[in-house]
Amino acid sequence: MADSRTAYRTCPFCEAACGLELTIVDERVVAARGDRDHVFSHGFVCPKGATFGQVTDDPDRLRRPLVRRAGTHVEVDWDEAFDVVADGLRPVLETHGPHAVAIYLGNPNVHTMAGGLYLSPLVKALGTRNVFSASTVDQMPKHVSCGYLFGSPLTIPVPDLDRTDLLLMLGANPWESNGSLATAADFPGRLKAIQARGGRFIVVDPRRTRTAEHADEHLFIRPGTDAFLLFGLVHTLFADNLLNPSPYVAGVAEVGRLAAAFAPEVVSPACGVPADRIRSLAHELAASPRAAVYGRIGTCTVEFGTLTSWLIDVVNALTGNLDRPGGVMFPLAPHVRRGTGSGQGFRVGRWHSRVRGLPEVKGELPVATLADEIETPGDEQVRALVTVAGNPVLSTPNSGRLDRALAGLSFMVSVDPYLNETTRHADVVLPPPDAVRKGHYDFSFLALAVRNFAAYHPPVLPPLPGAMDECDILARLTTIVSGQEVIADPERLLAAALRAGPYDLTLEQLIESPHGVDLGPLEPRLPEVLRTPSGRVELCPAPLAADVERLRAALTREPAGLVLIGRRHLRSNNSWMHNVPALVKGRDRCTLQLHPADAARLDLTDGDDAQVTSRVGTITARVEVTAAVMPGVVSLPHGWGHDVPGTRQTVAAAHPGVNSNVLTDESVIDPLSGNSVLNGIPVEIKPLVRS
Ligand SMILES: Nc1nc2c(c(=O)[nH]1)N[C@H]1C(S)=C(S)[C@@H](COP(=O)(O)OP(=O)(O)OC[C@H]3O[C@@H](n4cnc5c(=O)[nH]c(N)nc54)[C@H](O)[C@@H]3O)O[C@H]1N2
Ligand SMILES: Nc1nc2c(c(=O)[nH]1)N[C@H]1C(S)=C(S)[C@@H](COP(=O)(O)OP(=O)(O)OC[C@H]3O[C@@H](n4cnc5c(=O)[nH]c(N)nc54)[C@H](O)[C@@H]3O)O[C@H]1N2
Ligand code: SF4
Ligand SMILES: [Mo]
Repeated sequence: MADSRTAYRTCPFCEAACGLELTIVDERVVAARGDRDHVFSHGFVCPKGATFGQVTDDPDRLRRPLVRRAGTHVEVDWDEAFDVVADGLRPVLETHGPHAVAIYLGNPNVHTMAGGLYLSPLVKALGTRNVFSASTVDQMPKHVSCGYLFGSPLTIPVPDLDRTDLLLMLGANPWESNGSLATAADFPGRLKAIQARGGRFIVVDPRRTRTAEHADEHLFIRPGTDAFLLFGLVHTLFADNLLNPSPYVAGVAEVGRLAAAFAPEVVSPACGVPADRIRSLAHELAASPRAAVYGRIGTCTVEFGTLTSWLIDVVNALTGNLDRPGGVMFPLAPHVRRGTGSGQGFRVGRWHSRVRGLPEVKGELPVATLADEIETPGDEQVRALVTVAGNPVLSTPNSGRLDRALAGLSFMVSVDPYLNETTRHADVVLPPPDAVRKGHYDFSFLALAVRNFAAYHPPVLPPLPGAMDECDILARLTTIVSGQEVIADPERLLAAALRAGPYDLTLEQLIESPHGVDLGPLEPRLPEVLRTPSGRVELCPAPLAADVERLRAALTREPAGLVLIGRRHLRSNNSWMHNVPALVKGRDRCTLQLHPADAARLDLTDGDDAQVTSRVGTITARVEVTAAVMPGVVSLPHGWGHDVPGTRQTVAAAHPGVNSNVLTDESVIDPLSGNSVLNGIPVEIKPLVRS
């Protein structure tokens, strides 16, 4: 009998932060299941977490650095790889200055300690204005609206799922995604518990999702129009005297003046939700002692993303549900210091992008303009790129253009475990170890959890021979760029952060608590949590108020014909887990969903191939006719399109799908946040005529 042992660690794949119980045989993970004793996830696991061992053992995972020689990537040792990086980056920096090197940071950085601790020193050492990340294809509008409301872009309230009686959920599908900007292991179970205690949840979505199927009510909405619905609610709260804001909230009357133009009868034709239902919903939210409004991707990756994100919290604040149990509340993470109740506030635009003049937000520029910066000649043209844990060739708008732009760079280095659609363009690929060989602490998600808790796990297995920890990789890159030696010691930094934090917790205690430490339900934090100069919640910040006119003008706009929205599936994780056989087996999921009425009009039937064309690109997709999408709306998942040459993901290449971001348009962004518009893309569809 081989030596078998059990080890525990947090799942690093999505924001739910579930505890995993791993079975280790011969230094390999042979099984992963939910940790029943975990203080937060209580044994919950999804199909992705259950494949933890397959992900770590994937034979296509890179275990040594790659350098491109004569067009092919060959394995080299670390010193040689870093020499090539130094020879590639330094001449660009010396000749063209810091802005000629751009950096793109992808989603898994929020799931690694390296990302939490060693990216900001690297970005600082680069000194470039050209910092890009997955945030501007995701949640930047929420950072901006919260930045203005509460004074810090990281002060984001989460729905108090375990105590609410009425949850209004817009543009979120936690039955597939397991939640986002609200860390809640077993999100679906927590939603069912609302119903079991006599409460309700309502879903607003252009598609009848699995979450919508479980909901007490599903309201279809035209993509991109949630701000109208929300303003209709706000209008009603004022018109019908339903206001109950806390004394910490300033600017209520100003919001009322802005809402005057958005009566339910006025917004209803634009968003498709009946005026009577908008009005009654406002009354229900106001009457419930514990109600919360929560929005996610479908409210951020749209034209009015920041206004929509803002209006969600406006409704919460006006109904008295901001910072009260069962409403939306501010988590208190173990590594975060308590505030003083006021601060310098939030601002954007400390610099602007060279080509389109777009403002900096939270230290970065919109990824929608990365290709502009690479392609447009000039003094500070981007000539070199660093990517860390990102696959922008599949995940960002007009990715066909970005793919071509990356091919024209003079140097590119990627920190990534795979040779994929993006990293195939890199001159050097530096692979981090798999998750079982990394320590884990959730700097991002403990600050978004619907119940306060703490967990830290040291590496479960020792490093493989010849491997380099991801913290050390980033530190070494920083050393190359800055010329000053940086040594990584993540545990020391974490221990210091815990000591300075609000709980009496030590790193040793967390190491001795593999199932996590429960720190209790969320507690009210106003005004301590605020960083606004006034020390109040600024409900009507000037930059947001100024954008309302753009929204008002859109009220009377002719609706586009067919519009495209995205879709997530429980067994996908953005673009990078399609190389796990258990997660891609079965029916092709990368289908174009189309309503029966539209299908009939376009002469398409189930299983046909259709040609889909937007302003920027054309793809061919397999049609799936379904009344789950509303008429006029088509849906295609993102993260597919693995059939490009030069990659090493054998399983993914055999299940390629198509890249939906060939269709999304980099020229359209939410102006306040720079976030890409990935939902509500006008498209034309016709049957594919094979020649
Ligand atoms: N049309 C459309 N596009 C979208 C979205 C959408 O809804 N619709 N969603 C957007 C959202 S929310 C996001 S977050 C982005 C994601 O955008 P990206 O972050 O650019 O893309 P991912 O697919 O998450 O790619 C992650 C990369 O990290 C690598 N990786 C995995 N684990 C590690 C690790 O531990 N260390 C390192 N260094 N690398 C690792 C993977 O191999 C992969 O290359 O996509 C966005 N794109
Ligand atoms: N299985 C799985 N889990 C994941 C991920 C994954 O790729 N796969 N990705 C992770 C990441 S990085 C993130 S950011 C989260 C995202 O978490 P969620 O936001 O919950 O993810 P989605 O499933 O994309 O849900 C967005 C919903 O918005 C709807 N929608 C589109 N446009 C609109 C609109 O204009 N208005 C409204 N009201 N709804 C609209 C879509 O139909 C969809 O149902 O998921 C995370 N978890
Ligand atoms: S829900 Fe997310 S954190 Fe939990 S097991 Fe699945 S992928 Fe991992
Ligand atoms: Mo995301």
